[in-house]
Amino acid sequence: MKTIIEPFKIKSVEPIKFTTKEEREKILVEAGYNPFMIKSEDIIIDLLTDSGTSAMSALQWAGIMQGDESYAGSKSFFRFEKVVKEITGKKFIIPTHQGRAAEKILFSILGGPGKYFPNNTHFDTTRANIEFTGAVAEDFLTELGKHPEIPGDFKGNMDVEALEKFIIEKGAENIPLVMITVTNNSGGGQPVSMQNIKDVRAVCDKYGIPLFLDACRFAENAYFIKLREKGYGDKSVKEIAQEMFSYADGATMSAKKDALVNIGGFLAMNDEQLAMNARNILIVTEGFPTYGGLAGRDLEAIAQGLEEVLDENYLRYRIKSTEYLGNKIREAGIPILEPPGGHAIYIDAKRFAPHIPPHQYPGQSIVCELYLEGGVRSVEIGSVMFGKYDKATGKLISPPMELVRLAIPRRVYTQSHIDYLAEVIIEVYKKRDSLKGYKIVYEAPMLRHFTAKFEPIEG
Ligand code: P61
Repeated sequence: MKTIIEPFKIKSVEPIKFTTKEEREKILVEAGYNPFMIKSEDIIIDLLTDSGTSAMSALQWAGIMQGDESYAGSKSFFRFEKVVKEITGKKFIIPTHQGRAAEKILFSILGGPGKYFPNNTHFDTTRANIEFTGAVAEDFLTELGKHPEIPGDFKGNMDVEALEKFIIEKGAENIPLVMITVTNNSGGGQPVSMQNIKDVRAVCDKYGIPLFLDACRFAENAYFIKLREKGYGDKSVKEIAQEMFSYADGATMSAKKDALVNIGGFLAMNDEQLAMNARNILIVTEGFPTYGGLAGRDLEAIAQGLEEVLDENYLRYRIKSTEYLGNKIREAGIPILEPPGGHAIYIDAKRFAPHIPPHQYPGQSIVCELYLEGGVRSVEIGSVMFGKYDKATGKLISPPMELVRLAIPRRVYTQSHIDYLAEVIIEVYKKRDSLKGYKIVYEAPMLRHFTAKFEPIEG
């Protein structure tokens, strides 16, 4: 087979500024050892996130010029609505400025003390929006998904038995909805199978609970189903995506991922009363229902992006190029979460730096070292992002995995960028025994990873 090439030509470029290791040492100290605090111009390869970092296509930029900026009834809204309806099959489509705005609206209607929201794995903004209302967010990841070293086709699946047990225990009346996140971001960008979505749907039907998808990476999930699940090889990715949505009553979406745009999101649902309530909040917090916190041009770009993301040449390149990075560093002996995810490679920090205990943040240590070595920005997904303190003892409760995420922006980097990246990671791996643990010297009460400051533990 021939090399899978980037399925695009580059028309507009953005220069990368190069820094020296000495410069980066200083920058890292000034940032409190937190890459979120580094200026993007001081980064060589930025893998902090695949969210809002996509390169838009010529047609999306053309759409930007065609945006109808009318306050109400914008033509761009109707194009956006048509495309989202076609993919999701939902009756009511509500634009929001990004994913968490959709979550905020949904959970402020359905949440509150005494309510429970199960998910395969809640992303941090979803969890934060649920907990902010006083409700409880619970994860029900399948057992296989908790073992980074064991490969599997659908490690994002939900543990359906555990879900049903939980529903019986807490009472269906206290569970306003069940969510499935596709692909499972916090669990390694791993896909959820169609069978699992159907099985969760059956449990929801049994207890009369609606099912919502957190659909940020629905196209990548659909492509994995095409590749890996029996009976889907001959279906188009669009048909598969439509089937995924057909089992759900609604969805939240951050268009910053699989809609290939820099800003945007939406809520989709079939329940008219819920949609009315959501629109009422939307008007207070986001804007009029035909723009919802976005400009008309953003709606055009989302509509175009949603059409492009379902192109199978694009998806083949996308999934294969992430896998390419995974294969390259695995061959050098670097422990990664297996198999490679759709949007990111996750380094298994527990096995990479086993001498650093979770409460000294092994992932953060690797993140800092990758920056020093090659100007690479990555993000810790472990005890920094998800660690909680025990109320009684004040001790850190760590999540099951300590990961470093290398999220690949869509259509931004070429194969030689990825080759450079692999060289940097391998260089850091060679000196892994010298990596130091870190302590937190400042943290905010919520979503602390954004602004926390760290110091290395000497000695
Ligand atoms: C990311 F460090 N993800 O992965 P919004 N659901 C899911 C997401 O992945 C997601 C959202 C909802 C980001 C951006 C990000 O602490 C962080 O449009 C599965 O970002 O509001 C976002 O969508 C929320 C990174 C968000 C973070 C929060 O990089």
